[in-house]
Amino acid sequence: GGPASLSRFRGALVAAVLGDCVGGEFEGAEEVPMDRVLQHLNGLEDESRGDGILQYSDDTAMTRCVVQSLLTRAGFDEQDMARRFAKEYSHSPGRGYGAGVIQVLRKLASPHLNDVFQPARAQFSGRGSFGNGGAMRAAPFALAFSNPVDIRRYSRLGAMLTHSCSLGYNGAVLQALAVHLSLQGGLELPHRPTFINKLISEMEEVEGEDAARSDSRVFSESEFPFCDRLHRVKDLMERNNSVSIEEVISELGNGIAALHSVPTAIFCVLHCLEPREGLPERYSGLERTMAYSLALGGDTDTIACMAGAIAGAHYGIDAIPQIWQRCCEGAEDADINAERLHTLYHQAPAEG
Ligand code: F2R
Ligand code: MG
Ligand code: MG
Repeated sequence: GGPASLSRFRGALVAAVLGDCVGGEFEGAEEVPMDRVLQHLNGLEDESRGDGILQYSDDTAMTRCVVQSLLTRAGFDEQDMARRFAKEYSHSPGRGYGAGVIQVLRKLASPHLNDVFQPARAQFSGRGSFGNGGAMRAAPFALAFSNPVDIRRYSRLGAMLTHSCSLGYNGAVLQALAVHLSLQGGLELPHRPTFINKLISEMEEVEGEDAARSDSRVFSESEFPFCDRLHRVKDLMERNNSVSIEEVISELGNGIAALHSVPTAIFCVLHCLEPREGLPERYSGLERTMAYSLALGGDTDTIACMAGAIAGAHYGIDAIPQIWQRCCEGAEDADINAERLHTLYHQAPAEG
């Protein structure tokens, strides 16, 4: 489909769920040989497999809250979103949440809380979380708002409900912008060479803010940490087929910090736009993206979830094997919600 088509919305939301469900198998693993990844993915195609449905984790649980809140309120409402996070956690606390964010989610459940951003600010001795929990749930902001200014503003605020450190919430902004560009056709051949440059120039503005400069100093990062990583993505892309998985991990990371996972997810998508050695020729670009994200090891559910959202917005729903969709908890709901978001998006005032 063309820019912002329904197929792209469905692809983005469904592939994000799939990345989470399929990637859960390897989360935390240091080394994941590609053979094991392919075995895992091939297993999904075996109708008689006895593993049942793959469960989604916190990534999808929180994304579903974001989606429901944006749809119900027809826009961003921090009180409503915070309430949904807290309620979801109290109903299903065993979805593999980050060790720190649990405290925020418990505090958000308090009926006496006036400032819903306060619990996040208290995390890690007041420095806030730099985890990727804001970024893993950021895709719906790009599916609800068409204007990049709104996407930046609301993906940041949505992340700040749990992640007050700019190294956390700016990861969410980057992820939402990447989904936005992909949705607009930014990964189609004529626009592909400028995709990463557009993200860098957006992030130069985002990271130029005082809070970001100050957090970078506190954590001894460079002045523009996300921009630096995006430049590394660009360098790795220019080396094309000669990049090893070990180099990707050492240059970009595969960890639980937003800085060590959002640029990595973007790299996975860009790298897998073309057929790659070691990946089955019969695979679509979306299947390649999933397999490659898993083979990096580390925070596989989250990297595959974020890469899935960006790739799904490019390839659309038809690139996702139906058998994969049937294996994953929440894939059907994501498909239905994508259609609702598509309607909301096209009702929103045009970019001005
Ligand atoms: N938590 C996990 N995986 C761990 C294993 C789960 C296992 N399956 C189980 O069930 O037990 N995955 C999920 O967490 C990630 C998102 O985390 P989020 O929401 O950002 O959480 P948090 O707690 O805010 O941050 C994560 C960790 O990062 C470190 N950290 C963050 N900010 C820090 C700071 N300012 N100073 C020091 N450390 C900081 C802490 O270790 C946090 O616990 C996703 O992968 C999701 O899938
Ligand atoms: Mg998870
Ligand atoms: Mg994870």
